Amino acid sequence: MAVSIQMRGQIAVVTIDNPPVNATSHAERLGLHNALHQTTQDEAVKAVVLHCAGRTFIAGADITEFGAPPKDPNLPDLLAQIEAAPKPWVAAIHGTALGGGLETALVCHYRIADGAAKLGLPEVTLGLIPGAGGTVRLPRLIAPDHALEMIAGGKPIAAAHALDLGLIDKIAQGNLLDEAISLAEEATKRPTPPALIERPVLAVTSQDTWDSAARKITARARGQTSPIAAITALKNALKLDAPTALAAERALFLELRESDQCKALRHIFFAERAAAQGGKIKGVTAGPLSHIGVVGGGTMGAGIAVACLLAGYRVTLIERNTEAADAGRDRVHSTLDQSLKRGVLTGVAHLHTVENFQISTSYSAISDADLVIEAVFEDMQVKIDVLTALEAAVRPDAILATNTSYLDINVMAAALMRPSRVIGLHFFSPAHIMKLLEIVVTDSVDDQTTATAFAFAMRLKKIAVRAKVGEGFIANRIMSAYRREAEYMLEDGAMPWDIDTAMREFGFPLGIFEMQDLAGLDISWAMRKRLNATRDRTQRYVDIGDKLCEAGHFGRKTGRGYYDYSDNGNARPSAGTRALIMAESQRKGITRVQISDKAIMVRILGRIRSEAAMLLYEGIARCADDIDVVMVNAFGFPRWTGGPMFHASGQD
Ligand code: 3H9
Repeated sequence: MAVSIQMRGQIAVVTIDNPPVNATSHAERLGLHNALHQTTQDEAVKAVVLHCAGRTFIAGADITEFGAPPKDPNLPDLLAQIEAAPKPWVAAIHGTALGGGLETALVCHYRIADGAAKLGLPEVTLGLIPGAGGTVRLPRLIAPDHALEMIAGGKPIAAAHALDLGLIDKIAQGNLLDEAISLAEEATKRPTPPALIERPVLAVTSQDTWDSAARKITARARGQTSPIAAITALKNALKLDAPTALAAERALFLELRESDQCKALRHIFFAERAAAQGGKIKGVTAGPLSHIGVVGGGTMGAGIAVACLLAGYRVTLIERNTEAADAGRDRVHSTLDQSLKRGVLTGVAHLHTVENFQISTSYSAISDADLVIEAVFEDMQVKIDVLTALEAAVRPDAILATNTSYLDINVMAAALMRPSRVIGLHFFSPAHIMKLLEIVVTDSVDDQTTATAFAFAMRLKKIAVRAKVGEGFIANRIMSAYRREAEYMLEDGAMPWDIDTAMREFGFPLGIFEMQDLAGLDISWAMRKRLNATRDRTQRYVDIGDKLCEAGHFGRKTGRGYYDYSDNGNARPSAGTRALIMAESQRKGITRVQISDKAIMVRILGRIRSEAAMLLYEGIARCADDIDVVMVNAFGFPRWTGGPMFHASGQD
């Protein structure tokens, strides 16, 4: 039974129990409809508390039903009936009240949440806008500029912030349900507040906040339509009467629900969750982890250490000498301070996290570590030396992980005494922020190590994708392929800024050349030099990147790369790069031709797709959906296309 009723004195507690996240499925809507009817009819009931079993309040409409024809009762009608109920309803919120879940809470006459709860309208992230009155009711409860950020930005807010904004009435100090029942009892003694739909919209607290939120949201949307539609819906709510605005919201919601972007965003939502299946191995459970060692306190190592600290692990960072250790400590502390400022950590959690961190120049400090991740210089011999020393220093059952981006982990594992405990954990920079983690399984790794790595990723709140060993695994292998194609286009007729513009217009946050300038051209140069001896000489090779590096143009950090950079960091097309490219085309006897934006993207997408096909054929990637997940989360492939494989399937 998805919905049940228990009496607590004169208060009816309506409990939704619809795992995993109490989404408003058809059965749940029916159950709520019946509960509304029953509690309205029953004279013994004076007020109702709406409460959810399990880990969360209602996390939204049931996304799995979106592809099918809607079934009555629909959520907007049901919510209108709850709002008009003759007895007060109190929403008792724990976990997350999202989308249709928050819209349900909005039609209740009071809202109480536990301190850890989060509330939000994330529909835009699924290519939608709220479709059950959220855009119309929210600006009648909180200032429209804040409503704009919630509706068009899509980011959930913490309970304390919700209380400040007036979105909830109270934060429970003790047991949520008991306090919700007390609130309901008090509510029976006073007049029920008017339904939100009958109240006027509130005044904007600050036109500046509204303008800057609208500007930011529009810029961030790039090609995505739902955030812009959300701004439109909210503007409607501010200027139209409530019934008309509700009808307009519903029409826009239904239109968006059928859009390609919504289908693509739903695809990537489920693909991200399905990626975790790569770590499910029958009969195998993950081992416990509490102490994590990280070797190397550079940007990557420090970021990994922070990611582990934020997940509540005890972390020891190892550096070569005192000077490097001091620099590593500073990096970790300043990143934790930023997390405190951004509200990711509370003051108490920050203190606790700092206490969990230590730094040492001796491997003896990690002798009891459960997992050690090396993040040292990207060189096979350096990594093997570090892993060999680690193996001698840690417990025999400890897991050793390498954060290599390209190198052959089978070779590393073979050099060790316990290859079954060696695995690749390929983080993306900044490691404490980027969601993707490639888990690279070697030929010799045991199942428990793999399962533990996936459990570790889940605790870090990362999206883990399983990959097999192969130059660049999934992400960097595909990136190298489309970067190569982009380099061919330089010789064939395009300039870096033409290619970057086409990629941005397609929806990438950055083009491939500006991205390389940002990362530093010396990184890929080092890799090309490493591969030079074994490179296939029959394959076309573009020297432009090497020549830029030979001239000391390493990108943004040296003020020159594919672009020139002014002192304030602004990029402009470089005359020197242009001349170099023209000279290279001439040297190779290539007649340059105009390449349109469309043709640029056809070549880039085609290259991504063919490399992805090879990865699937070689078994390096598990499935096409994993490739979508990697590309969306590693390189900003526009999420609303569903990723390159889903996008390509729509073009066939
Ligand atoms: C909406 O509400 C529209 C309305 O305005 C209008 C309607 C008329 N439906 O993420 P997790 C599944 S649009 C169905 O791993 P977590 C998920 O697939 C909706 N299933 O857990 C997974 O299944 P499995 C607005 C859902 O603890 C399992 O639950 N709401 C839904 O890391 C656990 O999920 C949203 O956009 C759903 N709505 O995070 C919220 N949500 O175990 C979307 C989850 O088989 N959900 N599942 O792989 C989330 O953001 C996260 O799932 C949540 C939990 C934060 C709730």
